[in-house]
This record gives sequence, structure tokens and C-alpha cells, in this order.
Amino acid sequence: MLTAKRMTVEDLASAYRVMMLSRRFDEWLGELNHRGTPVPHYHSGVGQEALMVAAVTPLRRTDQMIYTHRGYGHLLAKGISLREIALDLFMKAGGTNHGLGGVMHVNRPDLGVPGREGVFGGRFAIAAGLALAAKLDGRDEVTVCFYGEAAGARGNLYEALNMVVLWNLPVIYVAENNGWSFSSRTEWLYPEGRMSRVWRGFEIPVEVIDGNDAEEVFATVSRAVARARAGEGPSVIEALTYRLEPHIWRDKAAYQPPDEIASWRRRDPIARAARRLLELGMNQNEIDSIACWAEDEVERTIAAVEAAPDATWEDGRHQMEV
Ligand SMILES: Cc1ncc(C[n+]2csc(CCOP(=O)(O)OP(=O)(O)O)c2C)c(N)n1
Repeated sequence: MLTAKRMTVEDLASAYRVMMLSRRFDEWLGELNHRGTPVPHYHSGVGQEALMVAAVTPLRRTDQMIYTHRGYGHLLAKGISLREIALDLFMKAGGTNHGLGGVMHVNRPDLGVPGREGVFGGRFAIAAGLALAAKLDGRDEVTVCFYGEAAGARGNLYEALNMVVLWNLPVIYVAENNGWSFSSRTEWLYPEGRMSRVWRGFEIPVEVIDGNDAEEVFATVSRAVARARAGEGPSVIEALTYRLEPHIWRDKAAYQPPDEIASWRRRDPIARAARRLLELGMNQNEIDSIACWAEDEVERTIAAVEAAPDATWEDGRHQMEV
């Protein structure tokens, strides 16, 4: 068994920066919604930052990553700029897909982000295909595939399972168990409310972890990445977290009990990482300055997006020809 790679204080601080940037951007988008300027296709990632970011930081630039529709932490952690994400979100020129796909299809193949399918479930086999390609080409790359409860309840998962287990592929499936799949509780979709239960009984290691603990996420994913890179095959990680905001802008989430939300707010992954940074010797001023930097970065991004022209079909055609 390969040993877990632990986060240093520098690792945690740099993950914290990305988590904070993701949070501040989400908060700004949430504010736009509240003010009556809804942002289509925006799904808040508030509450899931530790999972999104700390599960991506153990990856190399060349490793492949398939993100979910919720939050921007995965993309930021893989090295895509907030500006590119925001340009895609608002269908402006200069984003990664030039207005062809909005924020649902951000892609930077050079950073190991090939894009994302819109029909949930397809990702399991797409990830298996990426991992198979790496194996056949002799590249020691791994693929990490995030997915939510809705995708994980589809039969496509078994088709991919067949391939990844039989061919011992270097892939890691990360189940984001955030308590809700739109308005359905995870417990209504999965026995015991555990997404990873469907993988049990097959020859694939499964770990269930606290998705709001950046250090635990990082250590577990690092272990799985090391296994996959060493040729020891696929694995599954189920990270327990919580969707603190409604599913999408037009959802009022009246089905989400306020006391449940309050209890998860007390387990906020960002506050938790800040407390840990203090324990590890960082001072409060340094931690606060990260929040200020994130605030400025979001403001700079908003200004750039406002100044950018709308994407045109010509931009899109150019993208396809490149
Ligand atoms: C096959 C398919 N059915 C329905 C949808 C529409 N859809 C978009 S998000 C969503 C809910 C996703 O829930 P979950 O997977 O639990 O992720 P979460 O939103 O909780 O992060 C659905 C049903 C889709 N994209 N693909």
C-alpha cells in the first residue's frame, strides 16, 4: 500500500486561495440572482470547495479531469483562469469555447480538461476511454472523474465499471455526495444514502471520506492517484459534503430543511481550512489577506467580462477549425 501524501502548510494555503476564489465568485453570482439578474446554467458550489479543490491539487497538468456542473473549484484548481470561466459563463468572446457551450462545456485540453458531457452518465465511459488511451499509449497519466448523485444512479456506470475493472485502468471516480440531487434526497436514491454502495461487491477499492476536510480529501486522492499511476488500477472515493445553496438560480429549495442547512454551515469547509491554517502557524492577517485578494480578483474579472464583446458564431467557427 502506498503511503498517503500529506498537505504541507503551503499546500493548504494555496488550496485555500483557490477555495476562497471559488467561494467569492459563487457569492457574486448568487447576489446577481437575488438582485433579479439570473445567470443561466449557474449552479452554486458553495459548501463544496474543499472537495472540488483538494481533489484536483494532487493531479499533474497532464492528468485528465472531468468536472461536474456544480461550482468552479475543479476548473480553477486545474489551472483554468477565473476570467476564462466567467467569459464562458456569460457567452463572451475570449472564453475557452467561444460561446459554443457556455459554462457547461469549459475545456482546456492542454490542461487535461477535455470538456464535459451535458447528458449525465456518459462521463463514466468517457473517463474510462481517457484512461484506456493513456494506458495504450504508455503515458503514466491518470483520469479523475467527478460525478453527482443523478449521474451515479444511471446504468452507464456499470458499463464503465466493466471496462475499468477488466482492463485495470488508471481512473478515479469521485462521488460528490452533497445530500441532494435537485429536490431528491441522496437517501431516496441510494440505500443508506451512500453513492458508493453501487460499486461494492466489485474488484474496486472504495473509500468514504469527509469531503469538507481539505486535508483528508487531498490525502485520499493522492493515494488513489499513486495507485493508479503505479498500475494498480481504478478506485472510487465518495466524499460527503453538502449543497448549501439551491440547485439552480430558479430553485427556491423550499424542500431543504433550514436546520439541516444550518448544521452544515457550521461545517463550512473554508472556515475549517482557515482554522487549520491557524493551527499550522499561519497568522490571521495572512489568512484575511487571501480573502481580500479573492475579492479583488473577482472584481477584476467582472470588469474584464463587462468590457468583453459577446461571442459570435465566427468565434465559434474559428474554434472548431483550430
Ligand atoms: C441524463 C440527464 N438527465 C437530466 C439532466 C438534467 N440535470 C441537470 S443537473 C441535475 C441534477 C443533478 O444532481 P446531482 O447529480 O446530484 O448533482 P448536484 O446537482 O447535487 O451537484 C439534473 C437532473 C441531465 N443533465 N442529464
